Amino acid sequence: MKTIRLTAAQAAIRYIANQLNEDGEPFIAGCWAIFGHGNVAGIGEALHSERERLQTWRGHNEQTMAHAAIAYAKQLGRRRAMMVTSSIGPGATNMLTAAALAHVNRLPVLLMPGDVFAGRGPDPVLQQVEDFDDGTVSANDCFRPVSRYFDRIMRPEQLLTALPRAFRTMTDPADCGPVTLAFCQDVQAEAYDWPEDFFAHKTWRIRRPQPDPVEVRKVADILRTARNPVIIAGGGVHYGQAHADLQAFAERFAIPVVETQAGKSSLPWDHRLNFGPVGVTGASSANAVCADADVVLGIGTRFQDFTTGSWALFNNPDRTLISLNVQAYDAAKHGAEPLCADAAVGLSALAEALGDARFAAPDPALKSDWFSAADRVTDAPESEENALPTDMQVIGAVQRSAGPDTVVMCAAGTMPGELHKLWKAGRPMSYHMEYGYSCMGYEIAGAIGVKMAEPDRDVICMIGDGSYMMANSELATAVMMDIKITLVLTDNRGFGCINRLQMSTGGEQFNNLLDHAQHVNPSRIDFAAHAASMGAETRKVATIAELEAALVGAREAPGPFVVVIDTDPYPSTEAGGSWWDVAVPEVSAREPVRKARERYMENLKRQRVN
Ligand SMILES: Cc1ncc(C[n+]2csc(CCOP(=O)(O)OP(=O)(O)O)c2C)c(N)n1
Ligand SMILES: [Mg+2]
Repeated sequence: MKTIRLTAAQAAIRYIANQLNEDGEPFIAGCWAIFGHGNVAGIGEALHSERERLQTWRGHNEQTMAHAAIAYAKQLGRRRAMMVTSSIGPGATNMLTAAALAHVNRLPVLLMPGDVFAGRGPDPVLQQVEDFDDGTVSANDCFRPVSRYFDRIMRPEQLLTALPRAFRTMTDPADCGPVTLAFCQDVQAEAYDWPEDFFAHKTWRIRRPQPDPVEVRKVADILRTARNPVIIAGGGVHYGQAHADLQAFAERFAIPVVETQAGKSSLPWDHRLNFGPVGVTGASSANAVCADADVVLGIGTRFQDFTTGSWALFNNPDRTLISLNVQAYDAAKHGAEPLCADAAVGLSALAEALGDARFAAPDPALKSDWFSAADRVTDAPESEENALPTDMQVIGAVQRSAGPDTVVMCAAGTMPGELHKLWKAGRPMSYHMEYGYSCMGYEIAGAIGVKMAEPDRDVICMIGDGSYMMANSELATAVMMDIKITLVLTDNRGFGCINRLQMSTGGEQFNNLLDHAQHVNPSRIDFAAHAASMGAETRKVATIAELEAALVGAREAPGPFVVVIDTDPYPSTEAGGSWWDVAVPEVSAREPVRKARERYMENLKRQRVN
């Protein structure tokens, strides 16, 4: 057997660079890296030696670098991914939040933190946490519950099995998620004689699992008896690239479709069978259809609480839940009748079994009523003299200036709920929402990842002042790497959405808006100046009309562009929506809390978990 002598780190990077997707592209598009003693000499030297084939990018924070990587994979429907390497200790644990984000959203990312010395000679090394009773524990063990596959590389030859396992996990449609290979510092630098064919190009095809014929028959029998079925389109429609299949299925059987946050843009917003966003941040049209539905067919959805109205939305006493999902865990959730398969393949099998069944699509007036309510809140205000703009009017302005190539993206705050309700998404994945972990600080780095995935698209990142303050430093990376993104920063001087949630659960306004937080000096942050200091082009605008004008300018700007607008923290779209289970205190000295508790107990009665 021919062998090549390389360090473990050199072998890992060479192997990674040779793994391809079905389209012949490297599955790992590049590596985000912040070096420290735990990875600079080993992984760092290896990345340098392979830099022609696997690019390395330097960010400012491990968490946000990983957000960029994850957003990239999401935008490309998991067909490609990125890796992120950190030193040991704080650099590694900075990536934990991102690992959890990828885990919740079932997105591939290869995390490669350095780890303590396998040989333990210099222990305790800088940043080693030291467990008194367990010699095998390091800070990286925190990754175990938030990695789909975790391994610690303590001998070079472990990579011969660990690396294929890593790619298997990232390219498996059901098990897909973050992989963490914690790489002991001394092992990275250790040489080994590797079989030459370990470095041959290898293609990883994302399989499309076929359904079990018995499950197809059972589910078809249920669906055939339905009077008013509904389809919930989740993120799995995007990841399974099942858009055309979904549309054909819905049209053939005349079944209305509603969309989750991850599933939005599965069908164009104006398709006659797209009844809009579902759930807590849903449209009245979608939620009315769901409340009535006797058969709910989820496709590629995790049925998270925002989708199901905390399981109080599907109110038909006779309703049956069907879950078409590539992951058996999701297919059998909450008493669902499982149809475990790839979305596209499952739909075509189900269509065949259903034969010439046909249902009655709901009244289209539900949609026109919803859009007239939605348009009222997004239309430009008639006068802009005495009132702060609302976030809904900001969405209207962005929508009016958006073109067919626009991707709007966001993760946390007021905007995800409002965008879910109000954004009119045309093309699949023109709407990129991280709402599995809804992680503040995903936005700017995520926008970078989206733009790297689709360089020809206009990427608009909607970001609140809170999220901006939590993580903004990758804006400098966007400038440095010439990644043209547009930020629309809504400054309502605090955590507007949580302030409203606090009020609706009977709480006094407290510790959310900056004015209600402990302070000596009122906060007055100049966001435009801050963004400009990192090299972005910026505009501070006062009105919706100015915002629209600035967004036209943004398109012509050569690099990252930030528009800042002050908005009113109090209004949100009242139309649509459904109850969300947020537990209210059972006892309280405050009357509004006691009242909120009463309302809460009433709503709880509608919750049906199975
Ligand atoms: C990392 C993280 N911490 C806390 C939260 C809880 N949270 C959700 S939205 C939000 C406030 C967001 O404020 P901002 O970005 O200004 O948006 P706004 O609601 O004001 O529009 C908070 C604290 C979260 N989602 N993520
Ligand atoms: Mg805010």
